[in-house]
Amino acid sequence: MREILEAIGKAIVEGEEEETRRLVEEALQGGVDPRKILEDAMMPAMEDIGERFSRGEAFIPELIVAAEAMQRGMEALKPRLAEGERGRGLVVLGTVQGDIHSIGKNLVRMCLEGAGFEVVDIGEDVKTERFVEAYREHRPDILGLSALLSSTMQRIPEVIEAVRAEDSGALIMVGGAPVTQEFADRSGADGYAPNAFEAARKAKELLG
Ligand code: B12
Repeated sequence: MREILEAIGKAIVEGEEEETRRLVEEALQGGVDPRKILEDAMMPAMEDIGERFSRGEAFIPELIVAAEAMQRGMEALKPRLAEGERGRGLVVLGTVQGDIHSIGKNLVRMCLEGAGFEVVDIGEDVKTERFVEAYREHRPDILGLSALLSSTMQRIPEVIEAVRAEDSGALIMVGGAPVTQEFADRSGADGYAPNAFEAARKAKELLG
């Protein structure tokens, strides 16, 4: 099993989209737990490419192709993560303004769907007013905000304040690599989770 997980990580880092998808399917067929594929192969690969980028050893084009390979692998995982019960509640999910990172949000969506939530994904680079509009339109049980940059995470308290002006009882969950429990608390969020699996657990907990 270690070989195939390593091969998946390598395919992502090298941006091999088709190979990533094929290997993820092969691992699933071989009985490897989808959560293990995500946590032990796919996520570490994204961290690896991120660290190389920080050290100046990888550049934006490499980040983009790795992200595309990651997304392709996620397509193969989706049916397995999304199977299960339905009707737990509605979540509106988006990445804040100025931030185009989508992978983490998409994974949170898949895990929430897998846990039985209906998810309206309003995309990336979502303006604060658009969050308020989407809240008004869908009246979700939970609003989820994602931010991957230390600059854009500053939008989180702004969105929370604007949405609470619309509905003081709105339940809001936040996450993304730079976001911490402490930041979430300071921003007035109801919930924080460090990864997609915990996000689904937290959402269930928030709705009792
Ligand atoms: C892929 C990537 C990109 C891709 C994104 C493609 C895409 N479609 O998403 C591209 C190339 C576009 C990109 C661009 C940039 N990036 Co970038 N990127 C990354 C990288 C390598 C991986 C991110 C990722 O997908 N991780 C994998 C997923 C699974 O993890 P995740 O996103 O953290 O999500 C999990 C949790 O955080 C949580 N979660 C996420 N959202 C939510 C929401 C809720 C409600 C909850 C509960 C939980 C939750 O659950 C998720 C799943 O488990 C990271 C490095 C890293 N280590 O994070 C840098 C990184 C985030 N990027 C960085 C930077 C600087 C940039 C750029 C500014 C680069 C530039 N000079 O142009 C631009 C900014 C573009 C913009 N305006 O948004 C920095 C951010 C530094 C900082 N702290 O601000 C990082 C950390 C790289 C680095 N080490 O310097 N990037």
